[in-house]
Amino acid sequence: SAQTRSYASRAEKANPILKKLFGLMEEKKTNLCVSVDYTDPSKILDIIDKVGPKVCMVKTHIDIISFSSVDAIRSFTASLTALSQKHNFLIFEDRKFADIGSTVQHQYRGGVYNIVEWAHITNAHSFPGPGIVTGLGEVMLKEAKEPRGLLLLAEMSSAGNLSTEGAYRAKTLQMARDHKDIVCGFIAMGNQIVTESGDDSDDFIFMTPGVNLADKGDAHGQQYQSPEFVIGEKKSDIIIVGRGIIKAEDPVAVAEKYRAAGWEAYEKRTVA
Ligand code: 5IU
Repeated sequence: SAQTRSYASRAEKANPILKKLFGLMEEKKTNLCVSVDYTDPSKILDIIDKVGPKVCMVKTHIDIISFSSVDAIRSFTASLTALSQKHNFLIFEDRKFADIGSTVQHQYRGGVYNIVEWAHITNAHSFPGPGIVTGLGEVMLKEAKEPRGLLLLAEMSSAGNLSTEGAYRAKTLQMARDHKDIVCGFIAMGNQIVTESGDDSDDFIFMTPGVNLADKGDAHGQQYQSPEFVIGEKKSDIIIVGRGIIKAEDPVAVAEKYRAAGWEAYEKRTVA
């Protein structure tokens, strides 16, 4: 199977957010993103401080966390930002925006979460059409104080998902190609979504959820693959691991296992 260029060489001509991400991945030797799906804010910050050195990114679902007040939200996002600086990782709010452009602008900057202020990366469904990209992009490019990136959901890991139907993937890809200043990559099972119709896959980052070394799935259709398959075979760039790490007895030791497996698969597939 084909080799791919190194993260470092892709960083050279990348936009600001990918440059930062590829750079810190090489520096820390990690393509692991941990998905910290706890509901207790102090438990989240505690585990992030411990696994921070092992990861390139921390993925949140801000709306599952039990906050006692709006001030508690502010203090959580401030602490999360401090941890991202201490351990040099990016914050990815897995918001999966899915409305018309005008509405997602409010959801992205407003409400109680003010996502654009603290999340380096967020994601959106392509279902509403290109207006969701330009809507989020306007907030990103005009209001954020630091570089931001948007991932489009090209494929999902859950059984029976509709992303394989008809032209969905091709149209999602077209939206990304038309807006490379906003869309920095994809949630997908690998890089095929781009390589099957062009040679610009280096311009995007590919992130894959549904990674677990011990389990095959869960009771609600989650489907798991190994780091070696996702990075080595499918040529994704980042593995996203939730319960495999956060439910482990020793999350730091297990995070190191995923980091090592993901990095080894990356080194094997990469041209010198
Ligand atoms: N997630 C998926 N599959 C997807 C997308 C997101 O699992 O297609 I898009 C999220 C859901 C959860 C995390 O927050 O990634 C995976 O967690 P586990 O590793 O615990 O299954």
